[in-house]
Amino acid sequence: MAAVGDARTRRAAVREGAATERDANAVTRADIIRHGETPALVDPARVDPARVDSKPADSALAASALADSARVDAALADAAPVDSALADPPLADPAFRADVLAGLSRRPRAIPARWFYDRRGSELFEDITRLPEYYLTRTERSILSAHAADIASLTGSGRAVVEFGSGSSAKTPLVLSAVAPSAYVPIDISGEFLRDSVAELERQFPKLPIHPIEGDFMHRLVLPAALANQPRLGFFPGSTIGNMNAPAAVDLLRAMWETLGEGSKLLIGIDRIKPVSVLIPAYDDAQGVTAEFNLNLLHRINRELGGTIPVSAFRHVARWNDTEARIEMHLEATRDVSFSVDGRPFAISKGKTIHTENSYKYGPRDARLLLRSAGWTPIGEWTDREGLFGLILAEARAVPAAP
Ligand code: AVJ
Repeated sequence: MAAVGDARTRRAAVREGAATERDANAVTRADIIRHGETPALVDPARVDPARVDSKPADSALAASALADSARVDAALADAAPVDSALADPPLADPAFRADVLAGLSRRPRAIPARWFYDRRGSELFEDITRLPEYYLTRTERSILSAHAADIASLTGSGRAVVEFGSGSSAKTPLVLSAVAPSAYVPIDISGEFLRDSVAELERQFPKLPIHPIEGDFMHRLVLPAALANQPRLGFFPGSTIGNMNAPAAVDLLRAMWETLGEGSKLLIGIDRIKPVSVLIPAYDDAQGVTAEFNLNLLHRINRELGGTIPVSAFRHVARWNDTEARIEMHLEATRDVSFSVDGRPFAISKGKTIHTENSYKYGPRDARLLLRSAGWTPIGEWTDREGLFGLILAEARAVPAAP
């Protein structure tokens, strides 16, 4: 998963973008379509951000976040060059501020997981994917490579592959080499990640047309006109769907159905329910990388929102909630603390937590029901020897009336 809306990352990207235009080697042949440039590109009403788990109900602000950052980017691009990084404090994303202030004010305290992914958070997540305890990434990759031929025979060749939240696109080459696609459309909220991964994929697949879209896949998108008559294959790996509660997951899968259209297929990775003895270490590793990932959110608040949070007074907690079938991550106060964020005072007593992430797990039947609930009919399913992780291929069918 890629960085989401980090102001400094965006600003760096603006500066790098200016440099890149002068460097012919660094220019990709694909132009990135930016969400917001095409008026018809997005229907923000389609998915209600308030229904994403732990999301405070301040959805109007959240919905305007991308528009705001686009304006910020435009303003920065127009501004005189700024050379001194020291004279250049991080620019706070208004949606981040709103989510943090609302999240610390409500009970239980909760801040949406999307704010983990500033530059440091994205790096830490990459480190997590390489941890011995974090089986998800490695298992999904091994399922993909072991069953590539089988997957390809069910998807059929010549489809446009649309990847939702492409991020660093680490698993993409496996799919692209298997299904002989007609085009590739990576969608990601971070233009910086898109540029890097598109440049790399262009080297590996020189003949493949690539149409990157910088935007939020939580909303319905209009695909590039070049794809008009091509059959589509959606790709949504990594169990990213696990961050959403059931209503939000169904909304998202429906938005994908609408984006891709009837007759399309979707290859989706969904992590499975398994013994707590395997789940907990995956989210509380021996090296403490996941703890650092979680605690980085507090550092980010201090850096970008003028926070005074004593980070060392918090500890990382990972719990299995069996009723909800989810891993929860929290930050627990180890003593009574008080601090301010953006000039507003907060206090948290010892033992209380800030809920920072949910990672839902699905049994094989649960996962298929989730897909069917959004109009996706499962037509193929693959797993590893231990049944840790599920990769499901589903088809967008018009849902028939009940018999
Ligand atoms: C990116 C949402 C799939 O839930 O496993 C990893 C995020 N958080 N370790 C997951 C995460 C802590 C990850 N997803």
